[in-house]
Amino acid sequence: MRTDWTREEITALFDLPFNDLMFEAQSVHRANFPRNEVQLSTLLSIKTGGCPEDCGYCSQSKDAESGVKATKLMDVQAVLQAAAQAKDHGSGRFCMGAAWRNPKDKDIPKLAAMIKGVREMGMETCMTLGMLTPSQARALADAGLDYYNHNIDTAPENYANVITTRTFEDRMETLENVRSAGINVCCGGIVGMGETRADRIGFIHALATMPHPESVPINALVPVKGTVLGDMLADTPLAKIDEIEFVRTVAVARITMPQSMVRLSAGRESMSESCQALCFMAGANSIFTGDKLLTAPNAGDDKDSALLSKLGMKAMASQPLGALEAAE
Ligand code: SAM
Ligand code: DTB
Ligand code: SF4
Repeated sequence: MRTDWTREEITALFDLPFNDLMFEAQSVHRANFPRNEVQLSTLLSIKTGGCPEDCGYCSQSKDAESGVKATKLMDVQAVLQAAAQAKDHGSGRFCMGAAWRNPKDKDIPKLAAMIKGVREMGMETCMTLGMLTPSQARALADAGLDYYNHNIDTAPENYANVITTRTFEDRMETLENVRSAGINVCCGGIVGMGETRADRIGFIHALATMPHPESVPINALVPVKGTVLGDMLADTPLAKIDEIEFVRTVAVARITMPQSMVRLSAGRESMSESCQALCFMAGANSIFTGDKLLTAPNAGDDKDSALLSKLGMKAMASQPLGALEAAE
């Protein structure tokens, strides 16, 4: 897999005539994935709000006046109940998120029990808990965690404009700990935070020149009132990302990281069906289903099944990675 992409090459992809870009992205997609299939994932916030970090987009930061109430880590049984419901609704992947800067060692046994329980239901597991030490990453790997989500969010040169309580390098360190523990990496970011095209190029460049994350979520900013970026966007509506530019970003991610799952993540709720259809054409092959993301509203199952059926697309059959080995 190529990890020597230059910024010039990525710029040239962004600059392609739209139809050429889409043609290439869909060709790369078909060479690597079953066509017309999309993985359905469900999110659950297992520990909400009160986060000590200052991410400018996030409703769960202690600095946000978003009205999100802080909660404790959920009980294992309640998480497994939500996972069973997600499976009933056709989800093949269950992603558990916690509003932490990092987990404490004492939380790990509970997290491990959640991973084991969800895997036993036959779903792929993903967690996102903030920074991890090497030994925490190993403990989650031992419990069977398939993916760990830890986003770089934006270009390295734009990072400090979005978050000041940690650095881009901190992010890279956790990604390395996750990778070394043998967990698949889920790493992407957010488009539509008022960044420039050059920042989007830098963002994709950073992802495509690391060992490719097996999973790349591309979120469109959900502007939440009471957050730095949500309020900024409310004041300057023109800052909202152009849909075509969003689709271009998805396409460039697909072309530069041909074997990664590209996830059309947050922001679908305010996206037209046509824009989502273009994202699938551009190589997105996963969506979050259900009415809620972590704290923000999502499109909802009825709308989604109507859209997929309109587009002649179907849910990807998925098995937790390594499930066969585990059964042996
Ligand atoms: N605390 C952990 C962390 O930051 O790694 C995990 C949870 S955090 C909510 C996971 C990701 O959700 C962030 O990295 C960001 O990319 C995305 N996200 C959070 N709020 C968002 C928003 N308002 N719009 C779009 N994406 C958002
Ligand atoms: C990711 O990149 N997107 C998901 C997942 N990783 C954890 C989260 C989106 C959160 C959207 C805002 C919210 O619900 O608060
Ligand atoms: Fe905390 Fe994660 Fe939200 Fe940042 S994105 S404030 S680390 S929950």
